[in-house]
Amino acid sequence: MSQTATPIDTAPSTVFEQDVHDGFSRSPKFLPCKYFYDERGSELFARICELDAYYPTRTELAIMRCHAGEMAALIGRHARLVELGSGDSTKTRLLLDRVVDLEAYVPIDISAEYLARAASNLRRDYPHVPILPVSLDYSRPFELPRSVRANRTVVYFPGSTIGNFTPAEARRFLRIIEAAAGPRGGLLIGVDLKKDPAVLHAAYNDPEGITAAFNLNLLVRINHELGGEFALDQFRHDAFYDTRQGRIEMRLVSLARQIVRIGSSSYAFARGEPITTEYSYKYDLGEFEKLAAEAGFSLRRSWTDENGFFGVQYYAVDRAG
Ligand code: AVI
Repeated sequence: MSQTATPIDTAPSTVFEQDVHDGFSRSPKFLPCKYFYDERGSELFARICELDAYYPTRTELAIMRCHAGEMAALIGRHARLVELGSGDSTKTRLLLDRVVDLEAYVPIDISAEYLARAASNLRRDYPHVPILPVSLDYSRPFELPRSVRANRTVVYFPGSTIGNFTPAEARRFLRIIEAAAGPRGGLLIGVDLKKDPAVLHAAYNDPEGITAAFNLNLLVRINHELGGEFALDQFRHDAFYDTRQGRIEMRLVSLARQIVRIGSSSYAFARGEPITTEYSYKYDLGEFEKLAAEAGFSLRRSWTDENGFFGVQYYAVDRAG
């Protein structure tokens, strides 16, 4: 089975191109899941969140609705609330409605356009809260703007996006958050939990085919943005729960032996050869607490739903100063 990547001539000119080339040069082939989220991918993800089978979004929201008051009390007065990722404003608003004397709300997202839109809506509805959007790739070490004096910084990381990192990456990333939150800081985080594999399988293999379209959109992007020549009907969506690793693995599987050109490069795929496109790790509450402790956080409070499908946890930064 040939899994070689064959760059024919020019060096990759964009980060996306470079990442595709690097991912296709590995065995098994790999594409980073952050590339799911162009405009179409974000729309498809929003549709996934509405699916009956995809329980995480509505379950997390239900937990937030029940316990936002307690969460706000833990965030405390005169805090700065920093949200990582293109926050679902429904969840964020549950906090903004309840936190007392918030010094600032700092949404962080890679998409400046998305942020500008979200910030202007929030400014209208929360005129008393300074809304200070920051556009950056938060998966790399970052510093928060110093413009706001606050008692403490609390980072909000909802959506179980932490599950899309491997545990080693998650530990590293939690350390970045710990450094950004600083002494007396906190972390409010949503974590998807281990459960019956049948429930997980259904959540990532919806009969409507929205998750499949979301997955295949990676190839659409490569075709549009990098001059790729993927025939979409020559790849199929695949998602399965690996019990040993405790993760959903999403892949695109080649239906034929084929060579696909992308710009001036070409890549060989064997029949049945997968491209790994996403891991979605599921944790036990205790397991995640241990991971967070290794990054310098101690658990203050944990909430879950009646099925134990999803957890929201509040952590404090361990060190004093
Ligand atoms: C964004 N992330 C938490 C989702 C997940 O469940 O891992 C992405 C997703 N992939 C397929 N469906 C949803």
